Amino acid sequence: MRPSLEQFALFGAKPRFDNLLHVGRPNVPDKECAIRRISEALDRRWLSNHGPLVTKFEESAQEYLGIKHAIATCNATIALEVLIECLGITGEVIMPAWTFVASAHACARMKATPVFCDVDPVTHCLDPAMVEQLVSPNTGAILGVHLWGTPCCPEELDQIASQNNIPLLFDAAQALGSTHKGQYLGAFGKAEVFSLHATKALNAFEGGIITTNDNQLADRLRRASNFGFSNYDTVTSPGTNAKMNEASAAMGLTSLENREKIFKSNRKNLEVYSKELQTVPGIRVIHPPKGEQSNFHYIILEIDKRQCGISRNTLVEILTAEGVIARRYFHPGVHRMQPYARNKSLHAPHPLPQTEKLSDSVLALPNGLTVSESDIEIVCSIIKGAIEIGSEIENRVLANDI
Ligand code: T4K
Repeated sequence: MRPSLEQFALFGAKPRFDNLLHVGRPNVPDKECAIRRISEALDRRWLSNHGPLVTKFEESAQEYLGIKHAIATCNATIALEVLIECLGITGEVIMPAWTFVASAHACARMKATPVFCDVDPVTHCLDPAMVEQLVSPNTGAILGVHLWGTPCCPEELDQIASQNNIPLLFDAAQALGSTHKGQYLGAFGKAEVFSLHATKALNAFEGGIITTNDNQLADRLRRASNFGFSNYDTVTSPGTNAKMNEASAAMGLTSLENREKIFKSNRKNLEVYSKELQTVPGIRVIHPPKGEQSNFHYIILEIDKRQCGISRNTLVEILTAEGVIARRYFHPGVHRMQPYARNKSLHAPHPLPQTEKLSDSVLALPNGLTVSESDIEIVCSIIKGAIEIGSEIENRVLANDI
């Protein structure tokens, strides 16, 4: 039966969820284990400065990713800053505007200049052909972002970087567990940076990892993350405090050990979302590349208003009223955020049509261990119902009659 406006919480009905269903609800796969580890750290009286849990976490990450060096940090943003400093990057850094703002802020705070490049409409990652057009004598580096965990053309970008003798680095904040041609991300470019923020597939409350196969760079990164100390009394380079603490390592280690459980649950959820939404006109569900591994964490829809009859923004209002905290990641695009929009000719010298389109049409839906199959069916039924009477809803919203 065709739904009516009155069935939606936005127009007065009871919300479908009593408890808010959040994008980014943290995964806590083994609470007892995490608490036991934290308790042991408290008993040891060793809480930070490269304690045994951080050491074990780094070794586990190295082994899992098949990489020589995994350097644990307090978060991914500071990790990116440390990496930019250690690579001596100056001048312009070519990067997407279609990313979380931290990618650009890390460069800007290190006095490099973010220069935004458009993305591929299918992968949502940097378009190498456009990167090539933006390279100039002022280019200091290329920063690829593996958005939604999708590999950002490692070989193509590496070729452009090598030809122009500039470093390539990756913001892999969302990509822990993704592979490219069977190789875990973490081994591409000069180095890569993962996030273990609470909202990520694997979390350490807050945390990050810098990965590299370069021994000398790893040595510089370790020192720079610890005030530049090379031993107790000797400071050999500038540095900051980017260290991971033991409580974060306890959580990070526990997350890492439970990765299969988390990724499997995410994958199943993505399959349920896809099954429910695959025949809905105007909705595209983003999938990781076929044949590769992924953390399957981000449930990303592209909403085509011309086909759906309802805009992404109205859909967000509908879902929010029902208790579903869906997010407009990454509206309005970093190039439209004040620190960068103020100087458009510097930061966005070329138009970014794909970025503009995606920032108006993308919606992130809840995923993770706390989201059940029946939650997903309800979320999808709200979306399908809203689309069925899309123009009616838009007319009421336009008339401000809510
Ligand atoms: N590069 C990229 C590509 C990234 O995506 C990120 C982080 C970074 C770099 C930087 O990494 P870190 O320096 O953070 O390690 C959230 C996260 O804070 C951010 O880490 C993440 N990207 C981004 C995609 O999402 P917000 O501004 O959306 O956070 P917030 O507070 O609105 O939370 C998101 C949702 O999660 C809400 O619905 C509430 C829910 N939530 C959140 C927390 C923290 C919970 O239910 N429980 C919680 O504990 O940025």
